[in-house]
Amino acid sequence: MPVVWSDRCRLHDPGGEIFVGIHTPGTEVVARADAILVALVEADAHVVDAEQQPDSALLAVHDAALLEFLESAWDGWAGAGLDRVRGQDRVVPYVFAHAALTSGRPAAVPTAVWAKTGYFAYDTMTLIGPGTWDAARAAVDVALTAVDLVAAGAPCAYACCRPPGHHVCRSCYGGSCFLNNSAVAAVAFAESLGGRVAVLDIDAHHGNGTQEIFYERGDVLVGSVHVDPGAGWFPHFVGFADETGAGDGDGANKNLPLPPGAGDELWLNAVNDLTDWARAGGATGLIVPLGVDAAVGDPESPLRVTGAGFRRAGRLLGELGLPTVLVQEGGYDLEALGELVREVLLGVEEGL
Ligand code: SP5
Ligand code: ZN
Repeated sequence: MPVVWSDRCRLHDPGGEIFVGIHTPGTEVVARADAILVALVEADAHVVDAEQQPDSALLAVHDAALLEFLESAWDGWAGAGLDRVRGQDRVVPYVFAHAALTSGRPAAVPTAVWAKTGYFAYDTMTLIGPGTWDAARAAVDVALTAVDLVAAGAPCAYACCRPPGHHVCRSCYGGSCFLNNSAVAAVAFAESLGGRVAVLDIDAHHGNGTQEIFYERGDVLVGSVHVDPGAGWFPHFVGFADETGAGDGDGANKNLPLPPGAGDELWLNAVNDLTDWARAGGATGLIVPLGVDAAVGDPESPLRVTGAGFRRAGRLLGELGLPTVLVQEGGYDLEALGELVREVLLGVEEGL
């Protein structure tokens, strides 16, 4: 299948992440993309350069204020001298717009540059540097180009993008993500197909941003298998089984949280439940937010899925027989990452 890529995805260098107040090396690094590309090129993948895509696609899933903040955040930070005078070379939050702080009334964006970040960011781990916006924007171009290829007749396509996206909501960002590549792709795909699209997220973490964006929409089914946030795992506040959608989206959201330590059997049963659910829901296209961090050995999750498990998951997804776009999300074991992605893609091709 075609592998879509943009060199601009290299421009985001978070330089680590702040976890429990401590600056740590971080795992969402440029080398992730290289690990994947090397493994796919070794397997004779056809790599396609992303085409520039219109900003209108972004506004279909994100609030304009979030986009304006992300685009100008680095210049604002450096313009206020926070890198030179305070010695902080990445944009970080300091106070947060907690809903309980304003008695339920909407908060306003703070005037102080150092306070603005906390209006839009929900964690301290997701650092913005000089190239972050260009890379995040390129990741969207990659995902939308993959949609274009499938809309033009390819049975499936893989968007090899970073930074990842599935933790970004309509108006707030976090979880190493800035723009929700999978959600932007889902809206474009639904428009081009003119029918219901299923988003089946197999990243080890709950796709909370995608869930929030589509929570009240019935035309995009959102399913996710992930480590149980109630067992102490990111995103902590969401991803529980009783979150099933609301309004027009009632019944169009499905969460399958798994206990830490779950391996191939439990995980593949859940993937199978998600594909059955998408089939029963009449999906006409499939978006797969493809994280491979559920792998045994991944530093960011306690799930224990094997390479063979990822191959089998790919086959289950392919057997839906739908036009399919896979969008890269997490996966942080640099040694295993490329091979795991390759297994999923081979599985999809076998299943289709
Ligand atoms: C896209 C994606 O997979 N985002 C996942 C972000 C989850 N990050 C949670 C980080 C929690 C603290 N990490 C400490 C790492 C110790 N090895
Ligand atoms: Zn993840």
